[in-house]
Amino acid sequence: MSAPEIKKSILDHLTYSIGRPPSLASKQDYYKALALTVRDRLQQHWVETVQAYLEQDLKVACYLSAEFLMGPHLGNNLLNLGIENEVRQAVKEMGCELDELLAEEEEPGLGNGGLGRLAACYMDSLATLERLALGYGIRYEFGIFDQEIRDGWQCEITDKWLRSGNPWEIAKPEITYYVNFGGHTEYYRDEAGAERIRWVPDRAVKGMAYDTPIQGYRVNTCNTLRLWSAEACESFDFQAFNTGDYYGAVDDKVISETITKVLYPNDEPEIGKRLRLLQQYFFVSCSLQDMLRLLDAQGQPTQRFPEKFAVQLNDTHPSIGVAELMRLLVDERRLSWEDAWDITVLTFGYTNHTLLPEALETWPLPLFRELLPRHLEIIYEINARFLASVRETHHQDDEHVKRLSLIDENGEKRIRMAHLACVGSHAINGVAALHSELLKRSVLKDFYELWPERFNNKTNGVTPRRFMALANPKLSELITRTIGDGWITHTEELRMLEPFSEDAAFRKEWRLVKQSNKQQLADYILKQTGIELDPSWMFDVQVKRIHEYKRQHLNILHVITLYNRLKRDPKLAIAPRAFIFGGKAAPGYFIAKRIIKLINAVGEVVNNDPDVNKKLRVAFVPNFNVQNGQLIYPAADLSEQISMAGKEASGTGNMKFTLNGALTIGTLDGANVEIRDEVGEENFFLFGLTTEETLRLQQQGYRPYAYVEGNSELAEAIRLIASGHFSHGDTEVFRPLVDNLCQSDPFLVFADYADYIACQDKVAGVWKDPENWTRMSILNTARAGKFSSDRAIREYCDEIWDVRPVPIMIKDKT
Ligand code: 9GP
Repeated sequence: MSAPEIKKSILDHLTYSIGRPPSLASKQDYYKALALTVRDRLQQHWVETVQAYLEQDLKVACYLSAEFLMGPHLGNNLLNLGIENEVRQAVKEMGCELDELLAEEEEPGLGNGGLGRLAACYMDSLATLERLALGYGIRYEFGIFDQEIRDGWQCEITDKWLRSGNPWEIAKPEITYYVNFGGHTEYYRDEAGAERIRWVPDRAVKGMAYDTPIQGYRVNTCNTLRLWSAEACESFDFQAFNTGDYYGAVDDKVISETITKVLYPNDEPEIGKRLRLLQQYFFVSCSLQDMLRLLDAQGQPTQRFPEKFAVQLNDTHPSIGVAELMRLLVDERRLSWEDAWDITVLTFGYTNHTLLPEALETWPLPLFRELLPRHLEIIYEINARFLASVRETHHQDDEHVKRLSLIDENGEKRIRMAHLACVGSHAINGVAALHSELLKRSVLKDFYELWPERFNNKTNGVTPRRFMALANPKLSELITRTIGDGWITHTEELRMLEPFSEDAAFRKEWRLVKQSNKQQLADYILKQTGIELDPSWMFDVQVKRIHEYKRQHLNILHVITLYNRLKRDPKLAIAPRAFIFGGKAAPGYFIAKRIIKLINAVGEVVNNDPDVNKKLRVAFVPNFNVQNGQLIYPAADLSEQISMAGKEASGTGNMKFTLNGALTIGTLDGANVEIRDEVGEENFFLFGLTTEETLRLQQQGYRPYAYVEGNSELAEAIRLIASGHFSHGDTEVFRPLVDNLCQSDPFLVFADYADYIACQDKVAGVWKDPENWTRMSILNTARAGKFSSDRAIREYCDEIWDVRPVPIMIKDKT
């Protein structure tokens, strides 16, 4: 597409789609007209991709995920289509700057963090690797809240991402499905006289599809992200209206539409369970009905379902799909239980993303029965057959059988969704080597012993398109100039950079790129927070969800330790550092929100104290999201990956930092282990207890206060927080945090403190030699190729889904 063609299309869209003369058009209008221009191009690819599916007997990967954290689309689509330069020129000729138009896009924040962003990276890789795929999820009207920081505290602001419309999606009112809830089940005889069960629901909503095209990088494949929005079946209950109940008449509409209103923040202690279960069932049912419709449209028999669709359950959120597919096959398509079960198990794969017990979903039985009575019966039947086979073939004792059961009978009876996912899937995987091992040893041990062959590991990955080529254009240019551009789709080629780590001229260029990225971030932070950072200092960064297990408070204890050292001796020669934090806390997570307040409180004191602020600064970047993440990862010198060992399933931020040349300080947790293996232990700052050591310490009876008594720097830091030094004398505000650490410290912050500080001192020593630091930085990028989502998706396609590449040809339109 040439610049003049682009220009013409933008003008056409201004006229015909938006209805504004160019002279009156705002930046937002131009952004939309440009987005529609790009979308037209995607649509051509999309149509050809669908055509290939219809004409050939192909298998499709269906990624079922309650979250897709896509990030802004425009820049990514321009990159993948390879038309950025032409677009830049076209909009310039119309008096606009592309960067200004890019800034107009409202980020669709339909995810909490790692899990949702992983789904987005996988969609990018599936299209780039030319594999047919459908992402299925929920079109939340309000995504993850926007975070503002007021007086150091997090405030949550509703995310109205749809307020100006969304030019990337295409509403498909013709693709709708009914989803039932409530009611009861009953027996009946079918035409052949056989006894059957039917579900008599008492409510139904309609799910309508909104499709977003997902363009692969420099290929013609364009897949679909299909998000479901809930609508009332009848927007007006005429009977109620006729009897004079006007508000009752719209009630059903209001209730139905709340199903897809808002994304639940994770990490909440206890959430509004009812709506969450409705959301999960709603999107899963629409998606499975959609697959059956596609199968029918191709004239394929139901038995071929697993040959046509590989359905991946992204965590337990969509695991109700196991019972729903059984219902659709047995009740609606009248397959035998046995045939339906074979199809179901062959179809599903399950990815577990956490070992944290509170994140392994279970549903109270009464709630489940009230909303999904037929599914409860199906789950009972699955369970009865499963447990019978366990008793028969594996001769398990009662205790064992109880542990495996889909129903937890300890206390209030609850349905264990992870167990349903395991029983109903032919493949079960964790998201990093350590995590997959721990799954087998802990939460899914009993299932592993039953079916070792189902278990496998798929270490996460991130897309190098968005997180290097797009986010870090200067580094990309330097790399491409040095080794060619093959790395963008074959990140293993980054290895070719290794010898250049010994080239002083190359190292200088590398440093200049980092410096310029840091300047850009410093400008952004100044604008957002008023805090000035010097880009010649070390940028020490921790951005991710705020959670006790991720231990942002360990990081801030290091800041306080340095502060105390400088206060004791203002002349102390320490390497100047900017500590940069970012991340949202779940609105109901009391301690996490206090950690944010503490970071800001320490920042306020440090940044305003002339004894220390020439060597230390602290900034909290508000509203960490994909967009500002793209500024942050490329600007980091040091990446903080300091979770308690055994708690972080994988992490993906750690990969984004490494690919952009940050060195990591981290524990042996999640994918850190593999990052260290790849980049070499000499290029990674390791500290802290191992998973085994943490378990041993906790078994022995962990006494956190003993560490305070044994370490004067730690004691001083804690005393300072407790004394109100960082809170204008208020000794109450941080008391819950201090008490929690001193009395229980569930994530072993104190136990790892001394080693962390020693390791940070080592970091500071290495930083003093910029040539060596740069050498290490280059080697980190060069050796991080494994952490591309292309590698991960290739493994899913080859080892679980059996989904092969299908090059898409664009037929000549003339
Ligand atoms: O906490 C994990 C994180 O470690 C991982 O990188 C991410 C993607 O696999 O999933 C997160 N898990 C969740 O968000 C909830 O299970």
